[in-house]
Amino acid sequence: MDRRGFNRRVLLGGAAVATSLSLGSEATGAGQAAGSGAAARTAPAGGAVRHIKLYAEKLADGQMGYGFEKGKATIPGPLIELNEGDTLHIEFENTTDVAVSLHVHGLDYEITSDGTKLNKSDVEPGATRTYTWRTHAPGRRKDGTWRAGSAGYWHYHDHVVGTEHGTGGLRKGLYGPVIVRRKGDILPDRTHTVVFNDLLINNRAPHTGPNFEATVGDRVEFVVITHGEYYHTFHMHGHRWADNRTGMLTGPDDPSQVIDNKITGPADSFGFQVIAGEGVGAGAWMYHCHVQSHSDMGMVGLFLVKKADGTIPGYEPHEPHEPHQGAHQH
Ligand SMILES: [Cu+2]
Repeated sequence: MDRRGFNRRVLLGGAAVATSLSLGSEATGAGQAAGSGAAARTAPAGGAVRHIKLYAEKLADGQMGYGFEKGKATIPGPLIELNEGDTLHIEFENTTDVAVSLHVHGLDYEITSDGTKLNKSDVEPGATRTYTWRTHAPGRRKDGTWRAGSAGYWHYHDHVVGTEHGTGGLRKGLYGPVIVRRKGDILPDRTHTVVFNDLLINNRAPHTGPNFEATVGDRVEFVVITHGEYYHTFHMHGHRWADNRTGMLTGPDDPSQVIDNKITGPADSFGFQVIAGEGVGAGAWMYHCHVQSHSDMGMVGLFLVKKADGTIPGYEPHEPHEPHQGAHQH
């Protein structure tokens, strides 16, 4: 079972083929200065109506996950990607022996797709329910004020396992990323999800990653989500991003602050794209929580940026450290 965080993605709006094609063409230009290749691909206009299946499952180690196919649940759950204006119908099947739900942040949904006990929009063991998420582009209201669009780095999670807030489901791994793109947004070569959940990353044992691989020049997107009891600071070595909706500057006059460290609390989410190794080259670049005790307890992983020949200078893969203090198993 793939639990390493290389999420399968559902691509809405026709970007799926372009993604794999781009990976091939990028590889030929690896090692050149970032941005020297073809123009970046961008998100199309939304408006599509899509149907997917999603399963909630118990995993062998007692954790729980969401997956697009039976028997293939992952932690985090699979990336769900939409374009502003898209509607997504999710036929959600609960294969576990407890009630489970699907609750999303940031998108439009009617109360029947809220995914809470309060309004009976959860799903009993063995049952199926269709949740509908809608998205919209920004625009002016009749009263002249500006309405924000749905675009952003969002997330979904259970809201009923353990308590009526889904505290048990979140602890066990029932969470995943959602990206809503605006027409014209730059598309990445690939997307990785990092979830700080209590003192774990993606519910993995401390000091065991997850690690993410790229080749110098790849456009890599990260979605960072936080759950649990603590505040964290997400820090990445050697790479920076803009503290705005896309994580990228729109031009020389974009006033967004450029950062390499961001505080993040429970249920926060943000995302950004970097050009792997831009200006700094290949390497085993750490990312970690910068709350010192948290990183010491194992909230750390590697962004493994390879040269075009596949090597990583100075990096020798090794067995993970034994978890010492603070091992935090749920
Ligand atoms: Cu932390």
